[in-house]
Amino acid sequence: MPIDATQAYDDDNIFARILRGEIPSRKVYEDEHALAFHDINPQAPVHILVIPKGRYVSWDDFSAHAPVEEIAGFVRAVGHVAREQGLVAPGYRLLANAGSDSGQEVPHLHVHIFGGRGLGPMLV
Ligand code: IU
Repeated sequence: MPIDATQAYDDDNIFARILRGEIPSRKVYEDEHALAFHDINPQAPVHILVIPKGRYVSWDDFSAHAPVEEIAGFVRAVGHVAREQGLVAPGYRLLANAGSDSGQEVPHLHVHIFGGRGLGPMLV
């Protein structure tokens, strides 16, 4: 079920549990602001999720409420992961679903990094 982006943060959501180390993930990067790991159901040869360490339901919640240091740290981390994966020259795509119409499933902000092949035109 897609989430309601206005809902309160749920500390038992799957990404909160991954952040606490209760559930394993295939980690590719971690710093004080962000954790990045391989998506369990990859849609491209490279499909990585980057999540902030703070408790934010969605992009809307994060962009409205996170301190600028956290926003800057998170954005830096996304770029760092893309560079580290060798995606800058071939190119890559970022995607953040936010709320019900987008189909966001996990109620902790996550940015998808897709790469490793030609991704074609954006459909929406
Ligand atoms: P969405 O933007 O909320 O639709 O994306 C959620 C993603 O989280 C989706 O690509 C799932 O494959 C991925 N995922 C995961 O990597 N590990 C999990 O335990 C679960 C979902 I649940």
